[in-house]
Amino acid sequence: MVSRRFILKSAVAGAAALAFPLYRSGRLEAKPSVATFENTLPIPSLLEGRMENGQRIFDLSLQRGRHEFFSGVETPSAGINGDYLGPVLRMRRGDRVRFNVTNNMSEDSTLHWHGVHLPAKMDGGPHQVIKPGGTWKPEFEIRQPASTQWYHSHMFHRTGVQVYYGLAGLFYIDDDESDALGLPSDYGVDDIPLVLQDRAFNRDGSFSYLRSMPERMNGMRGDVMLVNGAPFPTHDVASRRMRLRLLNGSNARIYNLKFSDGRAMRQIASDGGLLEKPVTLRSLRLSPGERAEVIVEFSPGDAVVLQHEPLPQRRRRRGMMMGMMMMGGGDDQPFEIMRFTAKRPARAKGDVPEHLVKVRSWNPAAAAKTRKMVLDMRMGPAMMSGNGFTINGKAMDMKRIDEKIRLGDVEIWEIRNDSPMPHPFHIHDIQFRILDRDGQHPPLNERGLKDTVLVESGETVRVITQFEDYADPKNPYMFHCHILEHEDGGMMGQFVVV
Ligand SMILES: [Cu+2]
Repeated sequence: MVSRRFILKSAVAGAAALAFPLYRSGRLEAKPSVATFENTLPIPSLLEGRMENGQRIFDLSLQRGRHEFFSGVETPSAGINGDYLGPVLRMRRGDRVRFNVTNNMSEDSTLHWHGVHLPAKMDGGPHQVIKPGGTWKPEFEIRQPASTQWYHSHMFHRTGVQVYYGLAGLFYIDDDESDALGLPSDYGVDDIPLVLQDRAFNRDGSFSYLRSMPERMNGMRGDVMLVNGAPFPTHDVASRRMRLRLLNGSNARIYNLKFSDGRAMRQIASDGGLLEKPVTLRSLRLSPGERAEVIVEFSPGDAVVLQHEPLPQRRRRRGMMMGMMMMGGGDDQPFEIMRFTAKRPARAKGDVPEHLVKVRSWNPAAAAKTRKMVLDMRMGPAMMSGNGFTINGKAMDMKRIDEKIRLGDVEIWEIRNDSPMPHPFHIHDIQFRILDRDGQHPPLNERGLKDTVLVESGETVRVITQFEDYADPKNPYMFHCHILEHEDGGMMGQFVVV
């Protein structure tokens, strides 16, 4: 790990040859700073559960801990079966799974299975609270294709802080169809997870969370990039062809990912699983909650940096006050995230097939209904009271069911963003297809299954899906913005399937 340093000077000196670190802004002054690329990328442990009476069982503990992000500095943190983040849970389509989730913390929490199709009672949303000392035992069947899902706290008004401290992890689903393609799939060798999170630290090494109004407005961003929990790490690749499973596990930051030498990535999967065919990209936009799997080729001797390159932002003009509040919140600074080296990479076998899978789709003519969702933000007292973020003019109310959906219906959701900043919109239980963005076809890499879609300021995005299998008039699912401070601030609603 990196040595303890409290002056910005050394960070700048250490990074001078390395283009543009995130903390160039100087916000790290007088805080523990990091020398870029000195840390080795941690690979989370893999948990495949144990079989009992035909069920695959996972034992999970939500716990507080102290994690050494910076050498010699302990940061109070939280994790699942560890002190920061959780293991990668691995299971197969068709599995009957059960999770014994014990809350070993001193505050209420929940654990939500993001992207997973399941009964509402098993979803781990704000209604499935696990009290301190309690154990929650959801069980369901895996009924969806191979994909990279994830799990995280979804505690009402506390999701942002609990995820920030570390309550999140990955959830892999495998299936026969995906196994047959010969994609890199040796966990931790040529198939590695990359959980991207930006964090802000105080001088004493503790997390700095929501200390200002702009942080509440824009969502919580930080100036230290963590990948799988390590600041600005390096990974020496084991193979010339690597599969990177990217999760934007940040509370609020949107990344436009790119390699420093401009090399291509082939995206093979989006939130809900494999695409029909690989899509070659020079840059990849990933908003909070979204996943992408990419194949990247390396040559012996490579040293290449994964970085963020800002995209031009669409922004509706909404008055002086709003404009002032948004200042400094934009993703307008380029910065580095991690480095890949290829010292002795093994030769890769075969190649990535040109055709991957048939992706499920729905005909808009079959839609029973178009539901409109208008995302907005309010200033003033509403914002101060933590209810400034709305969907269809309403802030989240646990006691109000916003939408009733008939079991089996195909529906179009038309999501319009009337606010001055982008919002990643997430729907629980289902995977959808994006029909259009402002009437235009979505880009090629957004033509697979998705559960989270970024809606730009002023933009209207239409998605189509079907609500199948699980009806329950009492227990709702959530839909919400995946900027966690917006979700906590009210930009969330509830639906039941009946
Ligand atoms: Cu939002």
